[in-house]
Parts: sequence; structure tokens; C-alpha cells
Amino acid sequence: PDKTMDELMSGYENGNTDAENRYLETLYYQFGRYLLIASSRENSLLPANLQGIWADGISPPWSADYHTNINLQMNYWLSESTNLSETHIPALEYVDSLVEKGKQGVETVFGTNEKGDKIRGWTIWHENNPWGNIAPAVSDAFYAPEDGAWMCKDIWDHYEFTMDKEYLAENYETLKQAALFWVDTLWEDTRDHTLVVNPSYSPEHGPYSLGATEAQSVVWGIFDEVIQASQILGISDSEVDEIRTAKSRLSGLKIGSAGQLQEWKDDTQLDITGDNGHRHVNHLYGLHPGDQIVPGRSAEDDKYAQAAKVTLNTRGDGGTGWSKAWKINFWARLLDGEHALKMVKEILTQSTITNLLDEHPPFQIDGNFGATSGMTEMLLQSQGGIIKLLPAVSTKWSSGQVTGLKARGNVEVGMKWSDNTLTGAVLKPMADGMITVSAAGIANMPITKSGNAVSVQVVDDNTIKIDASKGDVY
Ligand code: FUC
Repeated sequence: PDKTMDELMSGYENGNTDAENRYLETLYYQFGRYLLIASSRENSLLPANLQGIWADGISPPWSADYHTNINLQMNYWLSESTNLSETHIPALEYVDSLVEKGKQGVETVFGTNEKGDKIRGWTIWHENNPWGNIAPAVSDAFYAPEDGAWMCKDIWDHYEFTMDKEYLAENYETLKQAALFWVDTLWEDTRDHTLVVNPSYSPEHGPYSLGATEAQSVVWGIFDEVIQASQILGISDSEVDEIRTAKSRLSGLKIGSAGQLQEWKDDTQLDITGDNGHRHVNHLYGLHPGDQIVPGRSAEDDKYAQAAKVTLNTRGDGGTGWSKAWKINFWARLLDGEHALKMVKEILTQSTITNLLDEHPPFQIDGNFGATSGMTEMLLQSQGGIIKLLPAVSTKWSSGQVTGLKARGNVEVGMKWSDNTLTGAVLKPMADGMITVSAAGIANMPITKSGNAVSVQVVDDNTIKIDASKGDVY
């Protein structure tokens, strides 16, 4: 377009043509990928911090560190799904560098249990830096011993997107030790005999309570990852058994009196009236980035998805830049393309400056990365074992095309669509294995394998299974 960036951005709500708006969204999307390529790749030594590599001066906000109750993880959500796996490496190496410190942290803060046995495993808290600081910060608001387990999600994602078993085997011990820390520290809630994180502190929102939902969901996630990893690697031992037993006893998700997904184990009006639109919505971790809730997987999942919707509507569309970016991902996972695009508009018009960088405010890069991730989730999702083509595409994006996205299972995906309907897709598996693919009406579309017709297993009108071979093109 002939317009300058400031004109293009102020015209987004009013004045731009549709083509100009789509141009701006595409530019903004690719800008997120550019920022990650520029700030994180093999041999970068450190992952992208709160300002990427663009921290200004020697006292940047939050010391340009590694906050791990959302920010560092958000920086990397796009790395695998937008096919930039190599940009993920500095973050994965950083996790590795924290494990020894994380063991010392457990020894120092937790020590032994009431029987005098040493607490196993490792974890980190919320504010970490390049020099190995992982200690809990002074403020209660930052009490987050679940953050080690959350960082392990990066390891698991890297495996699921690359299917690199050797990498998984090398990192299995890190995952397992993060899980064992929780086996040793979960408490039995004597009211219902389930296991809870205690104390837990809903991220930066509090108060201290038993079994805040975010902590429970993060622990559910690390247990699930270790159980799956042990099956993939053929490991079966007493530690995996302990993890499986603890997972089965975890206190689960709860739906409150207003139909909301509860932020705390005990239903409270705070969920509904007193949250003041707080920027953290970490209690939806199970919806995104986790996969404890996958809409369409079961009636139970749908019930929790509905409750997550109530929570998001109560919390509202406001928040800091990164908070709005996360909400693009949430609404996409809830398969609501219109609300997801509304959040793109919110972040672009309210939390983005005219050089397209994200604002907390001040400048904080996670919102850029999180927004690119969320826009990808609108086009392609693959959590819960199903590759979903165009799961949450808005009517404003009624026709389009994309190439080179990545789905779990190491499958490269390209798509074309018009009138909000898929007109063609190209899937390139980089690993052998059964893949399940869903899209509206996919069972009635002709499927070819490297140019020749191939029959596939039809699950229902909208779902097929392909026995895929590495190197073929479907
Ligand atoms: C967390 C957030 C803040 C900010 C900081 C860097 O503490 O709650 O909003 O993003 O990280």
C-alpha cells in the first residue's frame, strides 16, 4: 500500500480497505517470525528475553530477564508451529542450564519431607536470569514453583513437532525429575483426598490457596508428558508408576456457580466479580498452551471449553499486550475465529506502536510472538492428536492461502481456502506414522499421495486418518 505504517495502523478500525487490513495483519504476522529469527537461533547462547535483543540501555524494564509464568514461554510459542524449530534451540538449552540450579533450589527451599526424606527433582520460580538465578522472588505475587514444569512444555513441544526420539531420550531425565518434584511435594486435600499444590498462588493474582487451577494444570501437563514419553521410549519403572498414580489422584478442573472455569479450587465470587479484568488468565493453561481441554474431543472437554468461554468473557478483552496475544490463542483454541480476530484487532490498535512492536506498555516483545502464534492457531492446530485445518478462520479472512506451517507429528502444511471453506491442502509428513486430519467436509475431498489417488480411513465427514510415510506428499 501507499500508506505509511501510522496511517495503515490508525486506518485499521476505520478507513483502510479490506486489502489494506489483510496486508497489515500479514505483515504483523511475519514480523513476529522475523523478530524471533533475529533474536534466537543456534549459537545465540541465550534465548530471546523480554525485549528480544532490543533492550535499550543498561536498566531495561524487568532487567530484560526471563519471566517464566508466561513471558519466556510465549516468546517461543510460534517457533515450532511456524516452522522455525531452529529458533527454539536457545530456549531449550536455557532450560537445560537451569536444571542443576533448580535442584539446588529444591534442596534449599523444600529440603526434606515430614519423614525426613529428601525431596527429589528440580524446579525454578518466576524471575530467572542468564547467570543462573532461579530463586523465588521477594513478592508473594511471584510464588510460582510450577514454572520448572511449565518450561518442560518447550521440551515436549519440540519433540512433538520434530518427532526426534533421540532428543526426547536425551531430555527424558529432565522431564522426569521435574515431575518427581511434584510427586514428592503434592499434598492430600483431606476434604476430598485428591492431591493439590499447596501452597499455590494463582499467577500474580493470588491469594494463597490449595490447588489453584494453573498450578494443577501445569502439574497435570508434566505428568502427562512423562507418561507419554516413557511409553514412546519403552521405559516402565517404579518412578513412572508413581507419576501415573499421582496423576490419577490430582484434583481436577472445576466449574463454578456462574459457569466459569474456576481460577481456584474453591468456588468464589472473586472469579466472577472481583477479578478486575486481571491480565493473567493462567487458569486456562489447560486450554492453551496445554492440552488438558480440547474442544470436540469429548463431552467433558466441551463442558470445560464452555466454562473457559465464560471465564474469558468475564475477564474481558483488555490487558497488557501479551495478555491480548494470549487471548488470540485462547479464542482460536475455542474455535471462535471471530473473537480471535477481534483480539488481533485489540492488540494491533491498543498495544502496538507504529513500528509494530508490542507494548505492555512499555515495549515488551512477548506480545508480538504470542500474536503470531495465535494467528497460526486460527489457521492450523494439532494438539490432542488431530491436525485441524482452518479451525478458527474469521469471515474477514474468508479466502486465502498459506504454506509451510507445521503440525505436531512433524507434518508441513499448506492450505488454500475460499468462502471460508478449504479448497485444497498439501501435507508433507517428515516422519512415518498415522496422522488424523480434520476439516469441514474433508472425507469427500479427493486425496492423492505423491500424485496418485490413495484411499484413506474415513472417521466421519470431517475427519480422516492417513497412514503417512516420510517424504510423501498428500
Ligand atoms: C509478568 C507480568 C507483567 C510483565 C512481567 C514482565 O510479571 O505479569 O505484566 O509482563 O511479567
